[in-house]
Amino acid sequence: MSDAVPVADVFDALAAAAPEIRAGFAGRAGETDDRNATGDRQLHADIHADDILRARLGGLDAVGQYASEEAEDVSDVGSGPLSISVDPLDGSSNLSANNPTGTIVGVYDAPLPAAGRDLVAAAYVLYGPLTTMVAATDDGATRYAITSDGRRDDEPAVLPDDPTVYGFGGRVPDWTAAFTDYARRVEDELKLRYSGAMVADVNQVLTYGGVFAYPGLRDRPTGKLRTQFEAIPMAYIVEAAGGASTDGTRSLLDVEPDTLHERTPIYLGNDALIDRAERIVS
Ligand code: AFP
Repeated sequence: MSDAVPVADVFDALAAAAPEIRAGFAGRAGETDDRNATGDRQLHADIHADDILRARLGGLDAVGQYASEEAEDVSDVGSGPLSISVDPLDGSSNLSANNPTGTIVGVYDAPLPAAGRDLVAAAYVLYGPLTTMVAATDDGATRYAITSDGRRDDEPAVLPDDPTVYGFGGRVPDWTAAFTDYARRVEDELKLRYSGAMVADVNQVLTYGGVFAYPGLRDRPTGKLRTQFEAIPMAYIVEAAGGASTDGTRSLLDVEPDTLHERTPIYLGNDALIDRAERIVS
């Protein structure tokens, strides 16, 4: 499916939600008493963003299922053919320091949990100094400016050939020996840029070329990031922009999650850097 009507509706609804989500940041950086399905403490801003997206995306005629990183289970929201996965506010802990956050959306033509190969579209919104969106279909990736009037100023999002930046998550003492070896080689060639919000860090890679990784750690081999909500949609966007992805051994689009909230190591970026990761860390 290309950017046909139902997928365009999802992108439009996300673009309409973004200013409302951003307007809700003020006063919502604090923690609630609740934790999400993966045990993270939820912020008021996480809940607020999820409420907005559940209403706007879950309310579309084309959508049958809605699943959020903030909720335990998939919700049946209608009879449409599309399923939506949402990380409502990725990097929300950055709000306290007034650093960037994002929203990640996957659109599948299969029930959730679903594989990357079931994606028909994906998009992320970056709440940086400006609000921008990168939306991808099988036809490629497009970058938009987001205003109160929706998405505009579209231009192709294409990963530059010459890599410049890298960002690796996790504490260095928690990295495996193989990943440390990979990181040392990348550090010799590229410049460190790491914000702590995956959307912002991947957006830098898409802008300048390079590699983003959150590897498996010594005491947590699957790493931190969620397969369905973060890894698969962002891999789809990076691959649509001309880049590559891996979990260490195969494209993240070939991963078939068994459960909604499982985690995976993740590497996204230029082909050569992803190939090298597979050679060194697998
Ligand atoms: P929060 O949503 O808790 O702020 O976590 C953000 C995130 O899931 C992802 O956006 C980052 O890439 C990653 O965690 C950062 O984790 P580290 O702080 O361990 O580097």
